[in-house]
Amino acid sequence: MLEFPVVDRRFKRGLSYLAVFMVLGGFAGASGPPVSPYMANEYSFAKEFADSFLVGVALNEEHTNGQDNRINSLVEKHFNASTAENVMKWEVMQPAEARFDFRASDKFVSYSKNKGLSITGHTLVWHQQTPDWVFVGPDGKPASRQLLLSRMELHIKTVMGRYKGIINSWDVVNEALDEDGALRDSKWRRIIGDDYIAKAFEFATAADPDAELYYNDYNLFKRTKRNGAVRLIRSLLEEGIRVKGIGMQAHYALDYPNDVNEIAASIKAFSSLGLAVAITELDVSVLSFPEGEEAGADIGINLSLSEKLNPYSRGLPANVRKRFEKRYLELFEVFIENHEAISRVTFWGVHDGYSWRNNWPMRGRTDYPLVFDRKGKPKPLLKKLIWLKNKKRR
Ligand code: 9MR
Repeated sequence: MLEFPVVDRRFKRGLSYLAVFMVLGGFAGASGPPVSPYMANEYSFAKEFADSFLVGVALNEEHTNGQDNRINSLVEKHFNASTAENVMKWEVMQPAEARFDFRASDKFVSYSKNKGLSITGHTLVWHQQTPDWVFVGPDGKPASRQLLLSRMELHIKTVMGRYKGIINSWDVVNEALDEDGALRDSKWRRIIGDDYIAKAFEFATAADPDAELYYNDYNLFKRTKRNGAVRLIRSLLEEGIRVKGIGMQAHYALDYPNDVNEIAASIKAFSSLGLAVAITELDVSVLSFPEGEEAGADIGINLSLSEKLNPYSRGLPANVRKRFEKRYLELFEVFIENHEAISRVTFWGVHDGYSWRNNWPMRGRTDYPLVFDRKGKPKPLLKKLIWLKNKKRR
């Protein structure tokens, strides 16, 4: 009799284990067994999605120096693709004319290669992070078309050439479109002309004929920008220029875009041109966007901190976490449904602590846009995304 309460407790505990097992079993049951990934920590996000698309992560020097073991194992375990978040931008690769600096990019590439990741070089031609000298001639006046073209060619040839056969894909041209779908009035365009994009792709093709070449931009879910991208890429393809795909940056928020069907419409529009679509820079901000600013990813916006717009510095309330999860699930529903068109989904940062969203559009906020928390631990969302994929791709 004395034993009974103990047995009873164990029995009850047994029952609750059984209940948990049944709930999780049911949760995972949509895809049938095995349920083990849900019971243990031994699952890989990228492996779970291997039948759908690559799962990538943007890396910085602080990761690829290999000194943080937690980051190393997180990257190794959950991702199978990488993008250079910053170290391959022009200002880093060629800070002064013909003086190339491969220190950081070499580290990024060898780190990624050692981990067996599919590597994306980001980015060759952009209006940002490109030093002024690039656009100036020897007389101090704007460079001539010919000079700028030759600088572009040398840059692409040298950077791509170094990693030929190792870097799988390149964001050749980044953010060439305005919100209305017209070509952005950048120095590249002003000096060279509208064909600067075609030229960049031609130089890239010559530098590594086997690399997959992408055009990459933000806000491509917007109808006007989507149409602009379609016009742009269609004209390149008609000229016989080799373009593998379009990179849709995905700097989203809880209610941005309003309707995820707009994203699906863009994926379909691009894919019907015969292009691959990569979701290249995924994050979902939980913070509100300052009024009057254009959402997207224009790094020209740089507001100073307003504490009123930084409400979660001590943690994320449960109701916001729920909205965050719902948003990611909606997005992944679109990605999974369109998996045949999608080559890769890349998160823009390893974990919340490293996200650029903490500093954009406003410096010094605490955001929670990624699927790993500040300690590098997977959020419960990760398993829900896997569950969704298994349910939809049974
Ligand atoms: O995340 C990047 C941030 O750390 C840099 O300060 C910034 C400027 O180089 O670039 C950010 O990445 C951008 C990417 O290169 C292109 N699309 C928009 C991204 C967010 O601004």
